[in-house]
Amino acid sequence: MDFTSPSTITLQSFIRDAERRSESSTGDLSKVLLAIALGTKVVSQGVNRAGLASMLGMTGEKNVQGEDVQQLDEYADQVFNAVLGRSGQFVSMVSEERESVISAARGDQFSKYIIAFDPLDGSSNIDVNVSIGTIFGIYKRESSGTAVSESDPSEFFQGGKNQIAAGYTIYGSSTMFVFTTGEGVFGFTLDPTIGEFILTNPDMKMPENGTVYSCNEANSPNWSAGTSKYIEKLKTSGNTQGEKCSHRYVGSLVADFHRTLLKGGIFLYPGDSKNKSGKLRYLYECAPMAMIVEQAGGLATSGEEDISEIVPNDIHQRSPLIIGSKEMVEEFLDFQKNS
Ligand code: P6P
Repeated sequence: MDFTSPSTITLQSFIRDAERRSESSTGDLSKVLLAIALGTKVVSQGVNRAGLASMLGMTGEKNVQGEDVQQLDEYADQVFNAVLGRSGQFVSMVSEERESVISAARGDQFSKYIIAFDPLDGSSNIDVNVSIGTIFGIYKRESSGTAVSESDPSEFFQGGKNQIAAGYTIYGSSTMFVFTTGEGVFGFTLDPTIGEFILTNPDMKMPENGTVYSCNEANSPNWSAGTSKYIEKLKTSGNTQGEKCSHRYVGSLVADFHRTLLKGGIFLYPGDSKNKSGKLRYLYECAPMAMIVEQAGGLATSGEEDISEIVPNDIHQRSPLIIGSKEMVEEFLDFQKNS
């Protein structure tokens, strides 16, 4: 990495420059993003060394979702709770791994932000060395100026359109931190030799079309007619341009989403006859990805409404998610409407 080159921009300098350009900036959101980036670096180390430090495998516990807790899940949850708590910026937090709202550390009851995060998404892939990730969505608290009562979940029921920032980290062949604060999507790659995130993907845009569809085909017997006919159409006559499509499915939302963001395509985890609300969680999987994809020029829908328009009433609420290239999601919605 040539640090003498002006084109070498670190996450820290990028965030500080954005702060300087904004008259209203207090620097608090910068502290938040840098705290998340710190947590990401620590978790990245843990993920990369898990096999060496016997951190693979399960803890024997089940999380609030009833899923087996992997050791790395627990580790990542502890890391993000620590770095986010210490940032002093959050009045409360929601983690996929915790049943109820995590209240602020003492003295932070008047902080201005709340955050929902999935500390390590894609757990089933951890032990087989497949990409996994962290996902987060940040809101301004609505009850500003007053202390938040213990574990009050209502602050989290604003709807994804109220997010002021969202992002994810993918722990893959490299560790990438991708986020938006509502002014475009930016991707940074961790240079582990110096421990810095370097701007590698400025102003990321979702291709309007794509030739990859991503879904768990094992669920197809339970799909709606609209979903089944749409997938069948992709298989037989291709996308809206008649281009042949391929199926790719990692089973890790961050990995499947990141590929879709870079290459175009459509990811689907729809509701079906067995699970009307699908599997993915609204606050810390669907809503953050929806903010990113909308900022990048793509679309995100539940099949019935824009993801960002949904207002949850439970911190672990699930939602169907169909997300990706604008032309492909629009064609999916046509099939939904006409089936
Ligand atoms: P299935 C991982 O457990 C996860 O929450 C997402 O990362 C992923 O997209 C989905 O579940 C995979 O679910 O049912 O296909 O294994």
